[in-house]
Amino acid sequence: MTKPHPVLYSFRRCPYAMRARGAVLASGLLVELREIELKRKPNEMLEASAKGTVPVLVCPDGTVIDESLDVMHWALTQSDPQNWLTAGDATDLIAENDGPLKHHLDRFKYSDRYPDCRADEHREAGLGILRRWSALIAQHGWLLGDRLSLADAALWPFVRQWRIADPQAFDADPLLVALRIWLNRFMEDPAFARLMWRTEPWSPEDGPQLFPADASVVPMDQPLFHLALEQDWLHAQSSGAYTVSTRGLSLAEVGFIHLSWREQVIDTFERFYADAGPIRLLEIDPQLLRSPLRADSIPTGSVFPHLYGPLPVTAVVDVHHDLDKV
Ligand SMILES: N[C@@H](CCC(=O)N[C@@H](CS)C(=O)NCC(=O)O)C(=O)O
Repeated sequence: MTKPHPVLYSFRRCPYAMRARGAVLASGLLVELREIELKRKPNEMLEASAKGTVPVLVCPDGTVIDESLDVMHWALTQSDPQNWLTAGDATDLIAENDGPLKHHLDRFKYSDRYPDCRADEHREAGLGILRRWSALIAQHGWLLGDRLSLADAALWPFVRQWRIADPQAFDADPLLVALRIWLNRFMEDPAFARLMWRTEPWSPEDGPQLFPADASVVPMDQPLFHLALEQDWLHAQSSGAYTVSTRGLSLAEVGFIHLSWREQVIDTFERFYADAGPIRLLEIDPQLLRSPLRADSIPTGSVFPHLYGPLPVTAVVDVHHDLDKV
């Protein structure tokens, strides 16, 4: 029997739900996605969390997490392959986003709902915050330094919403150049299409819809394989863990370690390792892994298993020198 997945009630365009889905995607977890309509919230969701906001995560043990930041932490404390949580202290920026920026965005974007407010004042106040963030990004590339942090991952859906409300001014503002480049990095990342996958609203009669929709569970009864450069494997044996994603790229750069099933090994070797010098084929027992494993589709449509965390040397049950004998 397959393990039940945590259930995530979500609304595709909601920036809070988007950041929660973004963290699930990055952590390598799989959840059962239940898309909802804000005007017709399912009873099952309201029974889990009476406050009626998305996202709501219901774990198989009944634990309910109904704040987007807590869902992000839930995912990233299980696996944070790109080290978002340790890339700086995101607290103040997230508070500024969820507080003042969201306040101004709502009053500027939905000005008909706030007849007593001056939309232009809220627009200026929000732009003041965005320009400050742009100046931070201009210094090192990301909000908190030279790599993506929880702050970037939690804020970009709201900046996207701001742009949608006022695209001409956003795109023309000379003080938002760095913020525009930063936002485009999220929008052009292949993860964006996976995050924004369209799905019909859930109804209790439906079978489970997994998120990410193009991913699946990795069977635990088949060995997994990874081609490693000899020197990388030697290094892993002395450190205890192997952290190369694929030839020339680290786990932290890519976000997962590329693996193969037996029948995929030769093709992977021919495409990427044929001229690589001495290599080893690591045979891995999936039952000995603790980080999330997920089968993801690659752009060609093929599906490959991926490990979203370091590979402990103790999970490598055989090291082959000769590919033909596997
Ligand atoms: N603090 C909450 C806010 C979530 C939130 O407000 N979500 C909106 C959708 S973007 C919502 O569900 N609103 C309820 C409604 O419109 O009925 C979180 O971070 O999860």
